[in-house]
Amino acid sequence: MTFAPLTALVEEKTLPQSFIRIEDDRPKVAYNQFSNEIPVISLAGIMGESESQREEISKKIVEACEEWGMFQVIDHGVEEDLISEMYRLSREFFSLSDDEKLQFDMTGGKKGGYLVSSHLQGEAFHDWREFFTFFTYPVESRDYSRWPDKPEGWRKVTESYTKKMMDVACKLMEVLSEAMGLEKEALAKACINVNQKLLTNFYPKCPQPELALGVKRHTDPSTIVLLVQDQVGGLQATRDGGKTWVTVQPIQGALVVNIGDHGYFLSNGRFKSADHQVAVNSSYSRLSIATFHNPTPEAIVYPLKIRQGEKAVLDEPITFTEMYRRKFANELAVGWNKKIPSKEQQQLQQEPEKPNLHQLQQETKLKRPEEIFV
Ligand SMILES: O=C(O)CCC(=O)C(=O)O
Ligand SMILES: [Fe+2]
Repeated sequence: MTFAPLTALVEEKTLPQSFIRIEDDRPKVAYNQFSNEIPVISLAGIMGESESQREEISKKIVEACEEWGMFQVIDHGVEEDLISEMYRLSREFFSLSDDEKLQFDMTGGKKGGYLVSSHLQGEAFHDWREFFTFFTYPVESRDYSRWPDKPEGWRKVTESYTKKMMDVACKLMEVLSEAMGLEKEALAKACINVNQKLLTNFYPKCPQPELALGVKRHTDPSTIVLLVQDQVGGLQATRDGGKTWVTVQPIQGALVVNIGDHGYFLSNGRFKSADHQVAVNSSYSRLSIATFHNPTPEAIVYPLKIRQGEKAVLDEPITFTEMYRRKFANELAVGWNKKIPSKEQQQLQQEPEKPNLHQLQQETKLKRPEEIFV
């Protein structure tokens, strides 16, 4: 079922029920109460001659990955003009009319396009966001017939932008491989090919932001994710399982780097999978542009190195497809369990219509990651 763009709901005073999160899941910190706890690291010198400088940068990156699985990089070599051009064109896409955006509707397993809320159909709660997403690497995976032909220039700028992001991601993967005491190609080799998916999030102003989330709490499935955000704020991270949260300080031109589940498993849990969510607000709309760097679907997921005295964080080697399937079957189940009302509430209201979880899980099982498309 196609979910309508949020345009009409923005004008309402109250949120439709499906966006209202249970109390525990609502934002605990304001979208603009910024923290400087997430490390900001300059990459100047990462390619340079000075070994001590490279080591120093690498040390900071590793510490951030061990602590948060998240950090910001500056001096990363991607021109600010390219980032702002990408940003401008993405915003223009979201300001197209509902009908124009829905021409790119990707419900029903289409590979790439426009969606509202989430990739997963049948979720218990809805995210307050619109997004579009496309495979960008390997180049053969680009389905240009589904890439928007408007706004003018978007396609060309996207090609340059995603290439630059791929370069930065590969560089960071080299640093992390070496930090694990492995050859610098180790993480890339474990991916077979480093695939990339572009995902642009748009969070309209929200009538009751204290009750909703732009994106629910999650970890990304990827090896590494690079994200550009505007100055509004809303990206939040936790490192204590959701007890306390920090809102990431937006920095003009910086890239937010997230380690995803694949990075977590390959490092045997040494690098955290960034635990994050997005808070929204009623004053400003917000845009973020993420590039997800993933292994090929058949790549085997298993720790590359298990340090002495450690136990493997996975019982057995699995494919990335299987890793994905387990993750999303679990997320759907967790969501629906939250929706089951307490006894008292049950007396007051009817139990919400709950889909057949087994069926949902089977459906998810049939899909390859690119079809689930998260
Ligand atoms: O908008 C953001 O800052 C983060 C979005 C996000 O977490 C995602 O797309 O996976
Ligand atoms: Fe994310």
